[in-house]
Amino acid sequence: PEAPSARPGPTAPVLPPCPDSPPGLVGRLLIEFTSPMPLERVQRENPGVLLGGRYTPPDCTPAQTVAVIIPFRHREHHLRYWLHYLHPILRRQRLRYGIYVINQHGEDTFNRAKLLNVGFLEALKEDSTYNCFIFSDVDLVPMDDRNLYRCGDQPRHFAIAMDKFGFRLPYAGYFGGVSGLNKSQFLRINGFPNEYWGWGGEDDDIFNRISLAGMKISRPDIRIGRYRMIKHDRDKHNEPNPQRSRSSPGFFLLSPYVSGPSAGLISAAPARFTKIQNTKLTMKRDGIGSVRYQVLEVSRQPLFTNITVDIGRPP
Ligand code: UD2
Ligand code: MN
Repeated sequence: PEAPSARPGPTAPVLPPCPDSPPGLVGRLLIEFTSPMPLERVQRENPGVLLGGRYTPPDCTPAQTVAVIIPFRHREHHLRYWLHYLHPILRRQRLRYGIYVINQHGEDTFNRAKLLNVGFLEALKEDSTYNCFIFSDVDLVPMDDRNLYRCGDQPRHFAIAMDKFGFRLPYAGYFGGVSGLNKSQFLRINGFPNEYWGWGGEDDDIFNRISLAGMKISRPDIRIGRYRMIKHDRDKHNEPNPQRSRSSPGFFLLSPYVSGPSAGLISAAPARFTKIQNTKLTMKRDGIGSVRYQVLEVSRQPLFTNITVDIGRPP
């Protein structure tokens, strides 16, 4: 046997950059949520995924490292479907990625956007090379693998044609469901708001932040950005936030009342006091720079990293 040599060993082969259009994509996918989905099966079917839900393509070097951040509480059966469908899709897309489930501890009011801020910071603590952040609801599965989970030169909105909205964009400023920002785009808007407790409004605040920062949303083709949402009732402790701008999607408008610098921003009728009208003021003080939380547990599961966090409660 050869003695360990002091010479530098054979260097790892230099892999070519991953192609812009991955060759192994299949296009439109059949997505259904009827057959039960045991986690053991999902694990068995994804042997290439490393502990914590990490993956690196074996045959090429990706340009980005993608952290997928999922806001979460009590949706285990949704997560199993999500992992079942998404791991193979992300693999075919030749992404280097990690999956982070940000689990809100306790039973106080849910706060989606704050959990997403936590995910951004905690993913970077795990791996400082993450430079693209995809924020996804746990119940949304893309119906087409050509919807590439990557970041571009503008913030990206992926979930544009959902079954629950008749496969149409519900309104021009809609930014809910699945979205992606690279690190500098995210920091440029001071991350997401921490002060939206309960259901709704936070996605519109994020849209406003992006517009106010002078960026434009990029979206896939409407035939490709199709999604299925697993049917569900409204969760406990995620009641509609009274300060959100809408009572229903139909209530929204790209406000025709506003002219000048805030034209085109999403807001409710002018007479009504809502948080959403104040994004311009609040985004400076409320965001990634001011988020306070306590990590209770980081646990690396075979298909994802679970981070349980105490994010406090509404004032
Ligand atoms: C819509 C948007 C969503 C967000 C929300 C308002 C779509 C497809 N999505 O979702 O992006 O803007 O409105 O806040 O239109 N969650 C839990 N446990 C809970 C509550 C929420 O895990 O107890 C997570 C989970 O990832 C869920 C997400 O938060 O998918 C959004 O909550 P939802 O699915 O109840 O709200 P929905 O479908 O109206
Ligand atoms: Mn949902």
